[in-house]
This record gives sequence, structure tokens and C-alpha cells, in this order.
Amino acid sequence: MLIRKPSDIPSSEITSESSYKDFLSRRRFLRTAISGAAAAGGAVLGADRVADLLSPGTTALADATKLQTVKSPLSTTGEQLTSFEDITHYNNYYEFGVQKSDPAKNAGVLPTRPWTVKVDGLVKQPKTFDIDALLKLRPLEDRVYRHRCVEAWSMVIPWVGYSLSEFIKQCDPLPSAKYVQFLSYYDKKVEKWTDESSIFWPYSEGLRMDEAMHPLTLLTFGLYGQVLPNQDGAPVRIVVPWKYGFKSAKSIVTVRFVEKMPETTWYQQNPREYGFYSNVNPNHDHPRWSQKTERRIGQPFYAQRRTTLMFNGYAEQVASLYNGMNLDRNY
Ligand SMILES: Nc1nc2c(c(=O)[nH]1)N[C@H]1C(S)=C(S)[C@@H](COP(=O)(O)O)O[C@H]1N2
Ligand SMILES: [Mo]
Repeated sequence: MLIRKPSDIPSSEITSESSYKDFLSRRRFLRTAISGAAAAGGAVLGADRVADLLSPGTTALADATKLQTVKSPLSTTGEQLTSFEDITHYNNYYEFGVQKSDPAKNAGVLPTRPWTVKVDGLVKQPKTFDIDALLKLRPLEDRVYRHRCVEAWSMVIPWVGYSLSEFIKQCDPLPSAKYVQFLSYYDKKVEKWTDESSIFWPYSEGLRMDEAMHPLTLLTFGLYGQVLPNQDGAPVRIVVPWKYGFKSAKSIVTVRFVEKMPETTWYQQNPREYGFYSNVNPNHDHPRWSQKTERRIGQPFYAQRRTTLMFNGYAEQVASLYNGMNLDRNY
């Protein structure tokens, strides 16, 4: 984020013809998959039914990357989705390089199985969850969210997951837990690009407990109805749609419940530029650029510039979390 501004990125980096064709064929496949799911009732499937569909060896899993999902009332409507191609080739994942096109090229080396998520800190008892158990914990929902990067670009992404609160309930945090910290996978032998930036590793992010428990905060396993591509944070990440993208840690290996505000990567890097809260706020500019507008990736040039909305357009749902707080000081 410190290295390149959105305006520095030539559009030639964003699409290429062969990957576009690839995307088209994938989209055709996805459309079939999604309409199939809709024909199956569009109703909410019971957890056991979903678990059944997800268990390996069933015919429902003809394509190992496909996820069975249900609709969610928390999905944002009326927005044109950003293409699968853009969502998977314009990434910030500094463990795999600092250029937007790097993670798509390099993140293939991330070993996503076996994978466990360790839960520790202020909990009744530390636990370790296997990723495949996490996938079956709750029905997976399609959740379309706006995604606003602190660099003033945005996308609209159809994520797949369930509310983080459902997972936190399984963790039995103690009443003394006021914050939750997320740590990303870090292995310098695998992620050979970590010296390209001066940020500290592992990537660390955190939320206040009430933010983490908010139903919009998503424990995310997929996008466009399939498992997360590695460059988007496989096999499991957080998505917090009313905050700048960097709050949404990728490839999570540890969830830690703590009493004090945790040390987080970008806050530690530059607290004046990246606050702990990092709520999308058009009234609080980044010291080096305006946050009043954003560039919607993949839109025709004339339609790219948009007004940035308070809380990224989720004010109705989340503003009450910050009652009485000065959001210009607590940025
Ligand atoms: N571990 C890790 N998580 C991360 C990042 C990162 O570099 N490393 N980048 C963040 C930033 S700045 C953004 S905008 C989003 C990007 O998510 P996406 O590539 O899936 O759009 O991931 C966030 N999570
Ligand atoms: Mo970002």
C-alpha cells in the first residue's frame, strides 16, 4: 500500500485476452452451477444437508472447487459484480509480492491442505479446528459485498461463507476478551516475497469483539460459488465489508482472543495513515490522498469514479457500533 498508488497501475496489467477467455468459460460453468442451486429450491438447506453435500465422495462434489451455498438476506443487491478475472488478478497479498498481479502468479505455492485454525488466548480452552470441519460448521451463504481498499479502488465480490459470530460461539471466549486478533499463515520458505515490503510478519489484524460478532462480518471460504483462489486468501479469511480491505486478513491460521487492542500490521507500520478502526469514511482523508471517491475496478473509464459512502454503504447496519465515538479521531 505504501509502494504504489492505484493511478500507477497501467490497465494492461489488469486483463489479458487469454485469461479473459478462461474467465468466460469459468463463468459459463458457474452460471450452470448457480442456476442448478436455485432450481434446487433456493430455500435454506439444513446444516446436516449441507454437510452431506460437502462430504468428500458424494456426487455433488463433481468439481472439487465448487461449494454448495444458500442465499443470504445480508447480501448487497443492485450492484454489478466485479469479474472473477479482476477479483483474482488484482490483489493485495504482500506475502506473495507487492504488485497487484503478483499474488495470482505466486500464491499457487501456498499449501492449503492440511490446514488448521488454532484458537487461543482468553478462551475456556484452546482448540484447533480442521479446515474441513470449519467448512461444515454452518450452511455456506452467498454474500455479495462491496469491497473498498484504502488505496481508493473498489470491487463488488460474491463471497461464500458464514457469519464469523457462528464460529466465535464455538470458541467459548471469556468475558474478559475485548478484541479478537487474526494471524495469517507465514512461512518465509514458502512466501519468498516478504522482504519486498517493510511490514512485520505474520500479517496481523484485529477487531473489537462487537465488530467481530456483527452478522455482516464474514468467515469466508469462497467466492463466485467456489473455494477461494489462493491469491484471495485460501482456505479461509475474514471479510469486514464496512472497513478498508486491509482489515480482512487472508489465509488465517490463528484466532486469538485478547483483552487489549492487538498489534496490527498496518497500524504498526504507520499509525497516522492506518488506524485500528479503519472504517470506510469519506470524511477522513488518508494523509496522502482523498478518500471521498473510489475507482470501481473493471468498469468502463467513464463509470469508474464513484462517491465513497460512509461505512462503505453499510451505515444502516453498523453505525450504531460507533455511537458516541469521534470517527475523525478514531479512524
Ligand atoms: N495476509 C494478508 N492479508 C491481507 C493482505 C495481505 O497483504 N496479506 N492485504 C489486505 C488488503 S490491503 C486488501 S485490499 C485485501 C485484498 O483482498 P482481495 O485480494 O481478495 O481483494 O486483503 C487484505 N488482507
Ligand atoms: Mo487494501
